[in-house]
Amino acid sequence: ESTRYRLIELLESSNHEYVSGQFLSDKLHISRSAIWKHMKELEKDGYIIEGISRKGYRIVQSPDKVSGNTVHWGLKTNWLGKNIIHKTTAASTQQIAHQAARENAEHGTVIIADEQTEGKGRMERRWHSSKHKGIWMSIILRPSIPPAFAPQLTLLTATVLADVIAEQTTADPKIKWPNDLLINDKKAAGILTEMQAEQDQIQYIVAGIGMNVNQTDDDFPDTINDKATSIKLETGHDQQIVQLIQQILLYFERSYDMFVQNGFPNIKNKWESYGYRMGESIKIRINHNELKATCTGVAEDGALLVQTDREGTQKIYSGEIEWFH
Ligand code: BTX
Repeated sequence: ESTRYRLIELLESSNHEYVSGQFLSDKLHISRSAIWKHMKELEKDGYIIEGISRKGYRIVQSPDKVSGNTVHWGLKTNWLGKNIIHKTTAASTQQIAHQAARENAEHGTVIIADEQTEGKGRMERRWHSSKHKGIWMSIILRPSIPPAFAPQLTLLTATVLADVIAEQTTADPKIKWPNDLLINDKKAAGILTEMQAEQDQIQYIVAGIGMNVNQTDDDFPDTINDKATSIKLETGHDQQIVQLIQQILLYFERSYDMFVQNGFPNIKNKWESYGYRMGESIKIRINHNELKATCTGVAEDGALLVQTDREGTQKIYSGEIEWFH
């Protein structure tokens, strides 16, 4: 298993150029016929490998079949996703994550499912998670920050997803406070952060990520068809799910490490640069009151900052604001 992993690393680091069997055999301290056998195994996992005598081997195509292995191979993180639990079907990856966390799963454990039959949104809402069409993933974190700062991790997660979409696709993502990722005003991803804390200490956090990737219109139920979208619907292109997962994990790790080291300011700036209707004058409805306001940013405690005519800058906490033009 670890040989296989090194083998893929060596092949991938060559950037699709041929790598000689002799070189691989020297590096891995195994015979050239053992190398050949490993190649056959990789092909079973969905890799397309070209082997040419005198030149060597190269990866023509990496698989898009999600498994613990395919996500692990080629994953460039230091600590995130070293432990991956993959299910072809799950009620909810959040549930599996809570259970694993209670059984002491390590910081950075990742749970991924091909489909969820009871995907969870906030406040007991449902998250539609159709098979092989999106990323349904939960990350177990054990941060040493006060529980009051936990909402910052939701904001962090949103910036990670926005960065990945912006850099890997042609779509233009926006983050709608507190936890929606929009593309062209429709919801393409959602985040559910759940925390287990005792007194002043976080025991663990489960950061749930749902991202619509390759759905077409038929894949969404009628009830959400007009407000949900996928990266494919917005860009016209299929995306490789394994690659996207690896990218999300890499960016998440970088962002999280920076957050632990430098605190909130970087996250705040990045969040605001993606913020939905930032600087625009909007009407928001909070508890039946309609206010005219301008969104100006996010606060340390995760609140949305708005500027109102009457009362100056206000912090908004309710997750149930409605946005009007
Ligand atoms: P939310 O409460 O902000 O959004 C839920 C609402 O979004 C639903 O009521 C529905 O209107 C709409 N919706 C449902 N499914 C979709 C979808 N696929 N795309 C767009 N809109 C939809 C957002 O909650 C948080 C979602 C987190 C999901 C992840 S998946 C991995 C992890 N496991 C799990 O059970 N939940 C998280």
